[in-house]
Amino acid sequence: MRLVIAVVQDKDSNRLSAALIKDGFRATKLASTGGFLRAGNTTFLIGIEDDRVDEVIQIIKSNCKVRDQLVTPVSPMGGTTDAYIPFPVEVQVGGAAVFVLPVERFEHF
Ligand code: 2BA
Repeated sequence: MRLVIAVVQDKDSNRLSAALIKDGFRATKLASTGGFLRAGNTTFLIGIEDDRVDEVIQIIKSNCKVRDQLVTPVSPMGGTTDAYIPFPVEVQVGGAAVFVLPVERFEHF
C-alpha cells in the first residue's frame, strides 16, 4: 500500500475530490498553508494499493492547473532589510506537489 500526499491549490480542490470519489478513491483533505506564499492550499492524503498509484497521479494531473501568481515578498530575498522596498514578483504555482510514500501498516476500523 502507498500513501499519496498531494499539495494542490484551493481552486482545484473541489474538482479533484469529485474526480477521486467518482473513480472510487478514498481521500482526506487537509487545509494547509504554503511556506513561501503563506497562502492557503489543500493537502490530500490518499491511501491506495501500489498498482493504482499511476492512476491517482493521472487524476491529479488532469484536475490541477499551473497558475501564475503575483506575490509581494514580506522580506528581501537577500536577507538585509536596509532600504527595502517590496515589489510584486510573479511565481508559477502548482499544478500539484505530489509525494508517494510506502505504508508499513494500515488498519481501518
Ligand atoms: P508555497 O510554499 O507557498 O509555494 C508557492 C510557489 O512559490 C511554489 O509553487 C513555487 O513556484 C514558489 N516558491 C516556493 N518556494 C520558493 C522559493 N524558496 N523561492 C522562489 N520561489 C518559491 P509550487 O512549487 O507549485 O508549490 C506549491 C505548494 O506546494 C507550496 O506552496 C507548498 O505548500 C507545497 N510544496 C511544494 N514543494 C514542496 C516540498 N518540497 N515540500 C513540501 N511542500 C511543498
